[in-house]
Amino acid sequence: SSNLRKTYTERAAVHPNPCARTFLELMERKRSNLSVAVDVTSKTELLEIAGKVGPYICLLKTHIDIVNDFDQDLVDQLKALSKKHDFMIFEDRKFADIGNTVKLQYGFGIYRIASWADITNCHSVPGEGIISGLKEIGLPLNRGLLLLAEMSSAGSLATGAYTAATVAMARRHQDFVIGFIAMRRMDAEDEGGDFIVMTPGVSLDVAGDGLGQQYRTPREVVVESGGDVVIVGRGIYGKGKNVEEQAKRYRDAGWEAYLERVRR
Ligand code: 6AU
Repeated sequence: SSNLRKTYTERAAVHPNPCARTFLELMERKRSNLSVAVDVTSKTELLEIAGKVGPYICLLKTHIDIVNDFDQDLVDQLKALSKKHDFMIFEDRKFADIGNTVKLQYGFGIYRIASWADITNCHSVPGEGIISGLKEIGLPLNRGLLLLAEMSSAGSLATGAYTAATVAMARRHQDFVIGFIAMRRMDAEDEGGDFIVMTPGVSLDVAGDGLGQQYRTPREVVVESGGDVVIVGRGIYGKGKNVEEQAKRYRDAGWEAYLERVRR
């Protein structure tokens, strides 16, 4: 697609969706296409890692429901860090129910995800009502949604016709759907629009995790497959790692890959 050769700034300038525009501008301003997936189970650890990776990331990705001692203060502190370090927040909730239920899950309950997460994601398996439901809560708050068009795990069923139908669904909801979780670029050259592709399963050191996760390098993701954002979790805060060093290492690798892609 032609968006492949465009800079994030060029794409922001013509993007009709305010959430996507803000995010693309942030990436270029911060010179980062790195999202860190902070999959830890304590509030202290989550905040500590968020503070350390903050300077290097465009997007902090959470799984808020794995935090043992979740409270509103955690959300307040994450918001404060996002302002201090200039990053956005993505709650990786992977909604997967009917429109009415996901609406309640997104806006209510203990987590009130829509009140603090700039971006969230959902599966397309229930059909288009899931987008309509989430949109009722998220659109008035200027939130953005990613559809899981593909997954990084071995044996994923999100392939072929399922992936194509997911992209078609996104095309009908461009006011709210800003992109995809996918392993490669999803938008066709002649179809217009601009979807941000965020790709998990990224490591510079290992090929898998023994539980089905499959890793590729930032260069494979960004240059060879056209992903826009690299999502890195354990590669940054795994056992014995220096979090700041690894965040910088992945930020540099992701940004160099982006520069290589737009310059070729
Ligand atoms: O780098 P890791 O393997 O430690 O973490 C990858 C992160 C995890 C997963 O829940 C998430 O990325 N993820 C997703 C997302 C972002 O939706 C989809 C997918 O297909 N694979 C995947 O790993 O927090």
